[in-house]
Amino acid sequence: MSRATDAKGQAAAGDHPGCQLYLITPPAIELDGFAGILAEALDAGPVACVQLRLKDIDDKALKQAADTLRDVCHARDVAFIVNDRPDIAAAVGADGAHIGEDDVSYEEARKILGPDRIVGVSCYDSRHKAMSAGEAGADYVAFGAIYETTTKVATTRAGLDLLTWWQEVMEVPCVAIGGITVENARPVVDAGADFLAVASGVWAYPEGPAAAVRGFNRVFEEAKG
Ligand code: TZP
Ligand code: MG
Repeated sequence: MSRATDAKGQAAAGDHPGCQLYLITPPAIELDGFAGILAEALDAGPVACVQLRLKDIDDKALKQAADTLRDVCHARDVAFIVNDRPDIAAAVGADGAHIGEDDVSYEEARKILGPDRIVGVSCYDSRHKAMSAGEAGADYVAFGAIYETTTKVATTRAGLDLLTWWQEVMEVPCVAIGGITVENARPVVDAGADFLAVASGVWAYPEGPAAAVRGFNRVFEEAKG
């Protein structure tokens, strides 16, 4: 998503791009090494966006990571999104922010980022949260965890039926997250996810992150039939 709303526009025009990969950084990174690994992953095949997701980090280090990884993404025309922190996203010239229920409100995030940047909202397993976020103007809603994950203590599990329902009733794109791998991705794509948000399924892929990016894109192409 150079803009998440691109996908919305394409869907409305009947020209749906199919499911796309939304990469999430590992929970801890060594910045110099990771910048190279990310570049290789992005060069392996289409990636719609990268979310910088680092917890327990001070603002200075977060901004430094954001500056470095934003450049890696923008050099490849990949959108760059900061998790939890619309203020940092705005400060570093990111394409947007991803917020959940422990972060600032959607309205506050939109005020900080303005009308043109991406604001994505975690909606867990909640139809109500997703409808509210979509009606408020979120660029995408995220549902999860789809499968078991060790990357986060996820207290909700979202069924594939939730993705299908969303796809049928709303035009706002939906992101599926949690435990998604090349091997288990296909039913999530078929259920109607616009984006698969993936961390360990890429970074811990046995053949390496670049092979995982190729694998996910193979699944997306096969799903188009
Ligand atoms: N929210 C729900 S599950 C999850 C987040 C941030 C972790 C996703 O990481 P992985 O490694 O793809 O399961
Ligand atoms: Mg958050």
